[in-house]
Amino acid sequence: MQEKGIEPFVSQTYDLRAGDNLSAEFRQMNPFGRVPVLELDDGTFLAESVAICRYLEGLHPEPALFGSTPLELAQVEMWNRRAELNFMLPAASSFRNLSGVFKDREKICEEWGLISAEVAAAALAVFDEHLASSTFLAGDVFSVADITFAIAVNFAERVQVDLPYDLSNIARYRQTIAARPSFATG
Ligand SMILES: N[C@@H](CCC(=O)N[C@@H](CS)C(=O)NCC(=O)O)C(=O)O
Repeated sequence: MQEKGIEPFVSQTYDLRAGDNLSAEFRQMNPFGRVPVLELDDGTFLAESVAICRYLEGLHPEPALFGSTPLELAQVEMWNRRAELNFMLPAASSFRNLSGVFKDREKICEEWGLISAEVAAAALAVFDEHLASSTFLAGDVFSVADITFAIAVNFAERVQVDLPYDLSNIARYRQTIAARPSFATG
């Protein structure tokens, strides 16, 4: 929203560790009991981060964060899916299985947490190699793929997933992203 200059919105905070998101009331908004959820003025609920971003892109096309040409659209989609499936999911899985923070709502397996960190670390090395010749994930233009990836890396570091955060291209990329006002204040 900040990248697109969308006016402030009313936000509501849920305590995930306390399980606020597991209530029947919350599941009316998202049956999978996950944040974020965007409630529209007509009472429609949208969940899934990228679905919410696509909706905002449709309403506020500029600056384009999903690409403009058919090739850009495909490249942003490709890198966003790579960021979600190859990095974010194993990093989150490592956190969830090693920290036990959500053991009140799911089975956890320490070995799976360790394996997931290895999978995320291997993916991070591939992203590092790609970023040696690309300013952002999908080329020279910042996109939703960078939002997905940079936030996932920041989150993984904050919750102490054991990853090689000092890879040189990843470090340069994170500095570039951190300088954006949306990341500085977001
Ligand atoms: N694919 C979903 C993932 C949502 C998700 O996993 N949210 C986490 C927090 S970032 C959550 O709600 N966790 C609470 C729980 O697992 O109970 C998206 O992109 O919005």
